[in-house]
Amino acid sequence: MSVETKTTCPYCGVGCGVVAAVADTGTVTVKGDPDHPANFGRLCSKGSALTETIDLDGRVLYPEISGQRDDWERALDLVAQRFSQAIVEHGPDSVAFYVSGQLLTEDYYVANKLMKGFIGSANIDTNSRLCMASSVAGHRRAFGADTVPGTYEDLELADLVILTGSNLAWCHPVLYQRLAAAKAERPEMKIVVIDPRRTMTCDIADLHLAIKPDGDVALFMGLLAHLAGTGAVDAVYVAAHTKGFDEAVAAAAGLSEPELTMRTGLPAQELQRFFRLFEQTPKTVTCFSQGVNQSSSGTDKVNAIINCHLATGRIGRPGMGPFSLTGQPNAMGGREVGGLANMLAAHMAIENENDRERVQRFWTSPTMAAKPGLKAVDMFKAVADGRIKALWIMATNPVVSMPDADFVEAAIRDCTFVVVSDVLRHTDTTRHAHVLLPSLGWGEKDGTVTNSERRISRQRGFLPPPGEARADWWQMSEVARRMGFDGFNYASPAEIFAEHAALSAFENNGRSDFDIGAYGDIDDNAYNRLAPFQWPQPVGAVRHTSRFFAEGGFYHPDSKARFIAIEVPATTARTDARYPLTLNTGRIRDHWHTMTRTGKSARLSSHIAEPFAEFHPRDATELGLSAADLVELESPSGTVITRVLISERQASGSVFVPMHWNDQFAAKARIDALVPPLTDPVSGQPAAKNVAIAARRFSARVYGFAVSAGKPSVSATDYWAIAKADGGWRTELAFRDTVEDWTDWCRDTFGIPTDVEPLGYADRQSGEQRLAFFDADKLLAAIFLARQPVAVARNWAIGQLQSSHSDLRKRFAIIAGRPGADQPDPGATVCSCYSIGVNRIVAAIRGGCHSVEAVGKETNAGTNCGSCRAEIRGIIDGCLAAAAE
Ligand SMILES: Nc1nc2c(c(=O)[nH]1)N[C@H]1C(S)=C(S)[C@@H](COP(=O)(O)OP(=O)(O)OC[C@H]3O[C@@H](n4cnc5c(=O)[nH]c(N)nc54)[C@H](O)[C@@H]3O)O[C@H]1N2
Ligand SMILES: Nc1nc2c(c(=O)[nH]1)N[C@H]1C(S)=C(S)[C@@H](COP(=O)(O)OP(=O)(O)OC[C@H]3O[C@@H](n4cnc5c(=O)[nH]c(N)nc54)[C@H](O)[C@@H]3O)O[C@H]1N2
Ligand code: SF4
Ligand SMILES: [Mo]
Repeated sequence: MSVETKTTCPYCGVGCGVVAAVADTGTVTVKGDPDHPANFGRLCSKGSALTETIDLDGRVLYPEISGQRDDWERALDLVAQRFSQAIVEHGPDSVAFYVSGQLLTEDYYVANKLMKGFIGSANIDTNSRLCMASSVAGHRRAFGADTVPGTYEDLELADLVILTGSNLAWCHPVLYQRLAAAKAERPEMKIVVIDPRRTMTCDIADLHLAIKPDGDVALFMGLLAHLAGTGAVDAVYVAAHTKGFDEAVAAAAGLSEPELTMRTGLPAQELQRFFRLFEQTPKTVTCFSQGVNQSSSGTDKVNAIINCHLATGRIGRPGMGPFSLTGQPNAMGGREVGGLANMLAAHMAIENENDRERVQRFWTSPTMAAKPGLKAVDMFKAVADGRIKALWIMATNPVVSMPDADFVEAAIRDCTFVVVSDVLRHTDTTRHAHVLLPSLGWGEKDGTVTNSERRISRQRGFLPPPGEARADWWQMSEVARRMGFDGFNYASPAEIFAEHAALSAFENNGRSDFDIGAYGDIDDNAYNRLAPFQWPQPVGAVRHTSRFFAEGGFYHPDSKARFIAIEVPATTARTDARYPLTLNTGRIRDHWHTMTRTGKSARLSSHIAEPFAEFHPRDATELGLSAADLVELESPSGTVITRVLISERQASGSVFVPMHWNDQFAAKARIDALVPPLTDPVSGQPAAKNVAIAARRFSARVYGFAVSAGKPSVSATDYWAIAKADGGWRTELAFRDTVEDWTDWCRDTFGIPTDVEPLGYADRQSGEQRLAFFDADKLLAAIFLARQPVAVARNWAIGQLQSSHSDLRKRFAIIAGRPGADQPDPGATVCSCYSIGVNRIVAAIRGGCHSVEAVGKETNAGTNCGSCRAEIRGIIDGCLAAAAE
């Protein structure tokens, strides 16, 4: 018997429905919810591996004060007292909250209400500043409100889907699958990917525009100028529902053709092909994500895109529209509650006196923030220079994810009072908490999230609260009460949701897009049963058409949209002679942000187990870098060390490094240490994708790879990167100097008892050494050392942690560093759902499977979530090309 609970995936903004089943034995399994309109039963690799991330290993289960376990009463009293004291002594702007798009709407609502309506400051900002701020600003400039006009279905209905600055295949995998399925059904549908890198998303693209970093403004200005002279302009729509068309076109027309080519780095033919496709395809959707938002011209990029859709009237109708893809599970919910420092609740504006007065009346609050608060980058500057005396960080890990991360870390470390609410005991940020509060995690907490298409879904708890962990909304309500504020006596998240819904309807009457008044009196029972729904959903109204703006109706006072006359940025190049390479940062398929959850799963960690920097072959040659070398990257603000990956997918002059690795998983790989605090002038969003850096080979005397049953203590090593593996850990190592006694080193690092003697091999000539330690028939640890990067079959070595070693020959196979014939090496993991390695896929291809489907039939690879299908296709192409040579 098992009990099933419908909930929502806690990762990306696709917002997939999940069915979690808890068996009598306590075992939890998850599957996609076939009834959820975001995913109709599908899940990607991260969603499928959710059960591997919910164990209590590493969790913070009790409140801590100064690193010591304490109780809730004292912890909450202390937080309330220190915040109140700072406010009395230095005013409300001396305190700040830094929160997250991974809070549930109910948590977020309470945080925003407490800060803006009761403390009376707007110093609440969120990691959405690093994520969606440019889209929010672009929407508000064009539409008068932060409205995403379209729905997921539009991607399936479109004849042309443009993905710019979005690696959909890896970052919104289920939406990518929906798009890929639509294209498979209607092959005439066209897909254009605009990205400096040839990402896995390009697998389904008809056209890939390898744009120069930040060339997007010029590209879409060029497109607008092109459209202006064609029949594609919808003059009726433009006249009836917009303002500023002529000025925008005039600005765009000012961009000469050579300049357009120079700015975008794209040949004229490619530009023309793209422009014509857009011109000739009424059903066009333009999706954009961080390649657009995270830029010093991010807001202009958003408006340059929206301009083209307004000009053609392609908005709010089936298969048409600009589509901002949200990153986090509740990025959109955070925008609804006004969690950004320059917003107010329920899409109201903090600059607007009527809005402020209305919200204050609704909250019956003693005070109201009168001006926007500090945006993330400025907030941490204020922490650093002592203006902020008390800071509460919730559900985000800024020491890893903020630009100028070393500066941000120092600011937090030196702040007089820091509260961190998290689910984990050890993160790069929790190490600086004066008060650490244990939060409920996914599967334990209850609330709602809103996905990219404005669909509100329930996250439901199905696990008992562990230790003394409590919900984030509860923590803040308790502190609010202790600070003497009324209005925080919530008994359940349903009460908070009802209040949020009621506020959205309060004196709304069509004034604001965000209206979910229909839920203003929802009770616990109805909340528990709440099915996913899209906003708006006003009181008494029939179901809304679910799209916005087909007939105009924008939220500027005159109901008209605004074209923005954009100026092409003065320059988009950041490099110089000292820092000649462009650093681009982003995501990989199987990790989520700072790895606090996906890092727990061996399966997810096996796809890419180490931080890497991806170079074009030409740059690698110039820098004297070979595959699998280590490289040190440097900018004026910091350095990191990563593995070198050489690939043609990368544009020459540019280096891609994932954002995920941090001090818990690697020696020195917090890439944000290199990112300067340069922001978009309108949105305040940092530019994380165009950073000038230098690179040089990291030379080591000894390189190592180790597998161990226990977590290794490697912090003193020059280079290390650890990852969970089935049965233990895998560790990459490099040493600037050789170690005197490797046996001793292993004993210390892997915690090997002194009575366990190693089995060893050393070749003085080649410098190769191998050591293995066994306890009865179990492998405790094995290390492979060499003067060059170690070439051992890693997945085979990891497999040894879980196999029996009573047979001496197997022990010697480890020391020989080679799989025996009876234990083939699976190779690097490609399909993490079924743990299928590259060697099995290659064997299947050699055996005659020449399509992704055939490989799937033979090996299962790519048949569950499908996120690896592009990689499988690449391997097939590679094998067939090699065979043809
Ligand atoms: N696997 C996984 N999925 C995730 C997440 C995760 O951590 N892991 N995080 C979620 C979150 S919060 C977010 S915000 C989304 C982000 O989703 P995406 O925005 O799709 O992801 P990124 O990898 O940050 O960046 C997208 C692409 O922008 C490209 N790019 C860089 N510079 C430019 C440029 O100047 N112009 C253009 N056109 N493109 C450029 C990069 O090369 C990169 O391929 O992903 C969500 N989904
Ligand atoms: N260079 C570079 N930097 C970037 C980006 C980039 O592309 N390049 N992307 C930016 C973007 S778009 C984003 S969204 C950010 C993401 O960056 P972060 O928000 O810093 O990343 P996470 O690892 O998701 O942090 C979430 C934290 O909350 C904890 N947590 C999980 N569940 C709960 C809960 O229910 N309650 C509480 N209180 N805590 C919880 C986790 O353990 C973790 O410590 O990074 C940004 N930084
Ligand atoms: S696409 Fe994957 S990560 Fe995103 S919500 Fe769906 S299952 Fe979760
Ligand atoms: Mo994000």
